Amino acid sequence: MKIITFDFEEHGDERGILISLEENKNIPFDIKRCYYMYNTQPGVSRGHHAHKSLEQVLVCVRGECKILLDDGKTRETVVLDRPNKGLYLSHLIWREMFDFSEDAVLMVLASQLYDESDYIRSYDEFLQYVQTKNGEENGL
Ligand code: T46
Repeated sequence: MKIITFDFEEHGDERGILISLEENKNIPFDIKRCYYMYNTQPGVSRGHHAHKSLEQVLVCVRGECKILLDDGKTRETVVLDRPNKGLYLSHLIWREMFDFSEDAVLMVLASQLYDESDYIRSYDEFLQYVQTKNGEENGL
């Protein structure tokens, strides 16, 4: 699986640091939505789903957390531990977010508005969906 991360440019001076995120510049899609999660309780694991078409970039703007990515064949875990690091999540990637530090704020930029019908919330269904899509792409 190809993991895509970004090191966002930091505009720093004696006052501190500023990072700017812009659609189709350092974020590879039109930004339709932004949401963030914080006050995540110890031991909590979030996500546990994939998306049929949504693309997202995750940035842990404070604290740290881990993201497990699964494309139906391999699994990789990425640590988000600095506010200038972004993780790109394409569609058809099963994701789980866990090991949130107490102060973690995980911000997500998304390519589409919230749409429950875009979610695949069963892992078995996800595996089936990926197989069917791969089959279609290979003309099967
Ligand atoms: C994803 C990972 C990284 C809304 O009303 N609007 C929204 O834009 C979102 C994202 C959620 N909600 C509601 C739906 C649920 O009642 O907020 C509640 C919690 O959402 P959910 O359980 O889906 O949250 P996570 O952390 O499991 O997953 C979220 C995103 O939903 C998902 O797209 O990829 O973060």
